[in-house]
Amino acid sequence: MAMLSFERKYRVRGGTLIGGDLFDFWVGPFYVGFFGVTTAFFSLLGTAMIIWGAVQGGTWNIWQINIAPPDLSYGLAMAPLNEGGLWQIITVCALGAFLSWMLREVEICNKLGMGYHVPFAFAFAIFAYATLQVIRPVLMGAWGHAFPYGIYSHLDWVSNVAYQYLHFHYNPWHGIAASLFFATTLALSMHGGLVLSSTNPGKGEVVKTPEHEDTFFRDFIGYSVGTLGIHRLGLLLALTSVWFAALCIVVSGPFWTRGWPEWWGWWLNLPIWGH
Ligand code: UQ2
Repeated sequence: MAMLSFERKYRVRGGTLIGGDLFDFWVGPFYVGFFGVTTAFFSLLGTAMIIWGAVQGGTWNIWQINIAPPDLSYGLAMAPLNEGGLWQIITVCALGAFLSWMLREVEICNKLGMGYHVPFAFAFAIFAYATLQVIRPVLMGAWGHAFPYGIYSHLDWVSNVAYQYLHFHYNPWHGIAASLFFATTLALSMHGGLVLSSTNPGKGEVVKTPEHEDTFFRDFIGYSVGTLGIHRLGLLLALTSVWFAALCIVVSGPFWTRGWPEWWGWWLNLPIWGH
C-alpha cells in the first residue's frame, strides 16, 4: 500500500485518552490531540520563563546564561521568582511538556493499534530527568540539590557533585550505566552497519536478505541474535543504561554520603584475606 493511502486509512477518530473528539485532528502532517495542546502550552511557557530568567541574569553570553534552583535554605518550599522560583516553574513546565509528549505518543500508538514501546522507552528518559530534579532533591530535603539550567553551570554542577563523593567513577552503578551505554553504541553500530552492508550492495549487485545477516554473524562469532532479537537487545541495553544512570545518582546522597572509593571497603573487609 502506498504510504499516502496507508496514512489516509489510519487517520481515523478515536484512541484518545482524554477529551474524546476534542483536539482529535491533524494540522498538516502532525497529530494534535489534547496532549499536543498541553505540550505546546508547557513548552512555550517554559521557554518564556527561561528567556525571562536570562533577561534577569545580566548576561547574554550563551555559555554563561544560568537559571539556578533555590538556595538550600529554602528546603522544599517555593522560592521568590528571582531566587529559584523561575527554576521551579521551568521544572514544572519541563515535566509537563515531557509527560504530555509521551501521552501524545500513546494516543498515536492507540490509533495505529501498535504497542507502547516508544512511549515506554521515552518514559525512561523522563524518569532519569525526574530522578535528578525531583526524586533526589526531595529525598535530600531541598530543591537546591537539583542541577541549574545553563550550559556551563550544569557542567559545573556535575563536576561539583562528582567531587563531593571524592571519585564518582568508583560508584559501581555509574560503572554499570557507562558500560551499558557503550554496549548500546556497539549494538547500534553493528546493527546499522550490518543492515546497510546487506541493503546497499555495489552498483549492479542484488540486495541481500536477512539470511545473509544471520550467516555473517554465525560465520564470524558462531552466533546471531536474530533480526527481531537485535531490536529487543538494543531497546533493553538502552533502557537499562538509563535505569542504572538514574540509580547511580539517586543512591549518591540519599543512601551513600561518603566518598565512593570507601564503598569498596566491603571487599577489603571480607574475612578471606588472612592477616
Ligand atoms: C545479529 C543480527 C542482526 C544485527 C546484529 C547481530 C541477524 C540484523 C548486530 C549481531 C549481534 C549480536 C551477536 C549481539 C551482540 C551483543 C551485544 C551486547 C552488543 O545477529 O541478526 O540483525 O543487526
